[in-house]
Amino acid sequence: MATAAQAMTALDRLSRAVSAWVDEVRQLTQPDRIHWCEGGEAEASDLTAQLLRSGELQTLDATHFPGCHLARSAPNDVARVEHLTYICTRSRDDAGPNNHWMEPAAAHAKMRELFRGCMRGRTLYVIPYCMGPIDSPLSRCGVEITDSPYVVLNMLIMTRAGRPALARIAREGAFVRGLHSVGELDPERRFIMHFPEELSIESFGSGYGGNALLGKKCHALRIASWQARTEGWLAEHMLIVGLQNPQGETHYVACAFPSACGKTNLAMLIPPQSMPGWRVFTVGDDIAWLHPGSDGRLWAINPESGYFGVVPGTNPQTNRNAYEMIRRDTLFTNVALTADNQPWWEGLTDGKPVIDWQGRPYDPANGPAAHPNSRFTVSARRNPAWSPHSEDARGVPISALVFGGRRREVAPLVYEARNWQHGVLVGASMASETTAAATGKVGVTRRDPMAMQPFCGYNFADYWQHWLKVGAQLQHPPGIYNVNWFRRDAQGKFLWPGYGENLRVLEWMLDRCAGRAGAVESAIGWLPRAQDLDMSGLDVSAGSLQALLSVDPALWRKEVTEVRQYLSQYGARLPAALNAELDAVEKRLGV
Ligand code: SAT
Ligand code: MN
Repeated sequence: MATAAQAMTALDRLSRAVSAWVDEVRQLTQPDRIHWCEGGEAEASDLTAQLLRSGELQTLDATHFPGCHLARSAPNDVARVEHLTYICTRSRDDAGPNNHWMEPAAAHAKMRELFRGCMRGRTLYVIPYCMGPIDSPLSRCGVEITDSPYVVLNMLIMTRAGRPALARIAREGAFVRGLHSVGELDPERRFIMHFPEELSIESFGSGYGGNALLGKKCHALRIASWQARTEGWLAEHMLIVGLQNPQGETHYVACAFPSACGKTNLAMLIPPQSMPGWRVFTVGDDIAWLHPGSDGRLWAINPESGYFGVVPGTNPQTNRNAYEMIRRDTLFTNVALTADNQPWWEGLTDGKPVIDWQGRPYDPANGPAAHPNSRFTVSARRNPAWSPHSEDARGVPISALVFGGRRREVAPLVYEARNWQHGVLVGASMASETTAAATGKVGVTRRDPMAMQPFCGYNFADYWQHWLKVGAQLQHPPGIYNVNWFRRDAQGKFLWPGYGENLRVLEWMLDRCAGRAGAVESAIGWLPRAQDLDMSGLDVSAGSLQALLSVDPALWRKEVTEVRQYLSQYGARLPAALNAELDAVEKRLGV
């Protein structure tokens, strides 16, 4: 009885905190109706029915894709817009050279004018959500207000949304405020603003993915990275995967790759037939919150409960788990259609597109049938490799952290950092060729430290300092590795088969962590020798393997110069330890 009464009081208190904010937003945006999301199946089916009636969703072939729907975004609203994404801190230096910055009062004023009256004729949805297992002390909550029912549907899949989240917010009294409106979907009137000091987000003019599902990149990375620094943990753009070896031991690895570089594939990897006895369990495919545990190890939770993954390229060969997973109860965005109303995308070997992602008759002259950044939204529990430990309140212990990017040359298949401090330099030096996940030119190499360039909510220099501090606290820090699945030969052909075969590289790392695998020291860290990798049943020539495991001193000297130049923009705030590590690499490379 007492508990129920206490809960009521807490809920009342919360209602006041959240209601006051909702009321403020109501006055500004002037919606016709307000809907408080409760979560649960019935709410999702009501919303789906509503979107089907309005034509914003369409049902896909129920025989082959039961419970699946297609949404099409505006053709100019198909990816994150980094040039319109801002961190609004009182001091510009706190946002750092890695972010676009706007003074908070100016940003609020600008957004207020955009939001004014923008929900007339629309429904305002209030979505209370929890990032992370609902009962985990490591989880954090937020409330998103949006006028897009498509966003609500996605948030119901991607987060633990509804009543239980509201009850937790009531208990804690704190939540991240996210205000979103699709506005007129006008790229000229589109801004994604973050106010880390106020724990709030304001997003206007886009209905797409990371711009609009505010729990994801906006909260779980940009705002959470700030919260994490204050509270002593790390919010990272990393997948979390459990690897069980044939002896039955499971080790967890967290890996940071830029958007659309195969995080979802690695998180759901299928062991190759030549590696019998291995099993893979997915904890997360995009974001990891890492906490130093009382046992001196690093522990991770996945704040999300679903996947918002890239569709093109998914097929039974590249990722059978994902292929199976998205055959039911999946929301597709911007894929093409076959004549019998099945979703279609580039990389599928059967079926053929007749309608493209914009709803036009398919004509190859218009480009790909599915948008290269078309996405699936699906509950994590639909993944055949889903790990039940995804719900563990304390998270899973991390044995290795892996950085990686898409690079034609320079970076070898894998190398191991000498220690945590060197590992922070390895992460800070990451670079990758750009992909379709963000608006802009594809295939240009850019620096993307820790894969967080678009997502770190504060100055990178302070962020690296924070990494160093967290590492210094760990009695048993995970090993730190760098991988590159995308190395090519002179003809532009990939040298490494990738996908399931990446397990061979992960096996080497885990064996290193357990002190069982050999390696050779190089100027940039420890590399496996050819005999240290399990290559049984794999068709990679000795020459290719040698190329994959080589460090070209001339290219690396150039790389060090570029990294030094990149880091120099952080000036006096850059931790001295990073420069010292870079000097040491340069010295080892010789002249
Ligand atoms: O930012 S999104 O959530 O749209 C996808 C991504 O870039 O990883
Ligand atoms: Mn991502």
